[in-house]
Amino acid sequence: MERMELDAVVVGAGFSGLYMLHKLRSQGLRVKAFESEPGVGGTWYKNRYPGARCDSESEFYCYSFSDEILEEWEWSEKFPAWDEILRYLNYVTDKLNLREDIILSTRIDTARYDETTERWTLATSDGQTVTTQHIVMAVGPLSAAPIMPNIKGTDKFGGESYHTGAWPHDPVSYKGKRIGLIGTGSSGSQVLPVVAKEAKEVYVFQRTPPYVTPARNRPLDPEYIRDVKANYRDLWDRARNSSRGIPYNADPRSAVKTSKEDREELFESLWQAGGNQFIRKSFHDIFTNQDSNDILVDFVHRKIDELVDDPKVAEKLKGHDYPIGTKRPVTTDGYYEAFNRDNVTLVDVRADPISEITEKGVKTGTAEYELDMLVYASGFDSSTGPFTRMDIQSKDGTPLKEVWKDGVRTYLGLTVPGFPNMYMICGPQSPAILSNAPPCLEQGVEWISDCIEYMKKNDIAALEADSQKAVEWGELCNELVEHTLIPKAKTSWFMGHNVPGKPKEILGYIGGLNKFGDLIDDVASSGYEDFDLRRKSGS
Ligand code: N01
Repeated sequence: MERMELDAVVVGAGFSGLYMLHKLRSQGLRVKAFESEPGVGGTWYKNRYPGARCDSESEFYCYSFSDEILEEWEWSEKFPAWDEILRYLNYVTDKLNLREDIILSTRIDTARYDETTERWTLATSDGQTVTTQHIVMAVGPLSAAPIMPNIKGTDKFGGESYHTGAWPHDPVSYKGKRIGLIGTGSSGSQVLPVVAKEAKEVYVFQRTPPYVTPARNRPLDPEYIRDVKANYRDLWDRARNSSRGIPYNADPRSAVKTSKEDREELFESLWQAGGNQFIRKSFHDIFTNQDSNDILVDFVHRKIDELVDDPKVAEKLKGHDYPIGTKRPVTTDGYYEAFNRDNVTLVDVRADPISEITEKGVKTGTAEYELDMLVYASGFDSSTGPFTRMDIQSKDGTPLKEVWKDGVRTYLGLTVPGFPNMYMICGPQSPAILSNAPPCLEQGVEWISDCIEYMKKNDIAALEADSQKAVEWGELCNELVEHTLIPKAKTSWFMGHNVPGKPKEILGYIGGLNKFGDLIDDVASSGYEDFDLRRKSGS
């Protein structure tokens, strides 16, 4: 059995893992990244379903740490598609010469900590043993933990079936097929308009109607690209100093105190501009005031009436039981319009629940839909799932899954008490759930690399989060969300509602990326005084 001695291990070679590997290697550490898939890219390696694209504008969906990369890379569309993002991440991997330190097709299966040596011992899926001082979890908040819907018989279906989060690499044909789509979140809403163009029939099994805003994706013209490149530093300063990692500022007026004409003008201009700014640049109180939120919902409902020909179908497509923006916003092109096609049928499974999946298709209380293909766009065991699926044990041998059984506990979403020298990028209780990913992960990577550098310079063998500080951090995360309408959404992954038995709590820090940056900088400037720092023996 091979044995490898390292200073740091990075788990995952997606957006976070690649930058983390680059940073730690530049600091002179012996470091390797382990990636379970045969290629780099993380989320974008796996989520290659039809229509998959990002909903952050491309100029903000990239690394900002390298002027050379910003200058060299050119995005082709406003919202980049999965394959373009994957090309970008491969380009960065080669540009930074990262491939030689990435071990592909190899999962970290177990992680054990030895307090006498203050080192982790890891076992990999191919039988290697790795010892390391530091372990950085760059597993992402979603894609490592896709979940199937909680429906009887998913293993019985005789046709093709696919989960959007684990889409096959070989081409999938929809032509002439009868397709069932289960799930209408960000993934399902992107799948529908693409698949409907080729399929014989598409049955959309909708439980909770999403509020879908048009993305208005378009190719980027050379003038726009030139302008962005000329202003990159300013754009990125604004993105990093914004609350959501993208410089959209909410309108400072209150929706309820603004005249109907002015409200309509703002909503219409945001609807026409497209993308998530419809919600993010709207009135600041739509997240905190139900009446303000209702006004925005009413606008979306009127748009659905305009876009969908059949009034009965339009009615079923309207979200009624949760405030807009309290589930992850959905933005894509052609979603509502797809329901005007003769080959698309909306099945309201709230009114007529799915009883089981059979060999032939989907059975509801009143009908059976015969299908050739089932697409599960049923989401992920978010934030905690990618961690609890691994067998990681604390210094006293308690599995992380057990530690988080009644609720997640972290300090700053970056560390966990009892797990010294283990760090998380975009982990639970970090700002990841509401942020544009790249600035959020860059912030995490940079804090972790500074922390590891500090430990090296000061002969510190172990850094461990304080339990009381972690309790206070959890309380702060939960308190922040109580001032918003987010808890009113009862089927959201933001609060663990989508996984049976998962504690119902906010899975992120929603106080803003900018505020979070200040908080973690203060912790670093204090010499990490909130942590238990253990020196190397003899120093
Ligand atoms: O998953 P989801 P997703 N019967 O959890 C339904 C990111 N992302 O993959 O709402 C029937 O949002 C479930 O119904 P309900 C982004 O962060 C980003 O779409 O629970 N339906 C829901 O409709 C996003 O939020 C992008 O009632 C069942 C759907 O499955 C996150 O990934 C693109 C069911 C799950 O929706 C996850 O998005 C894609 C059942 N038994 C993803 N069980 C972009 O950047 C579940 N559902 C554009």
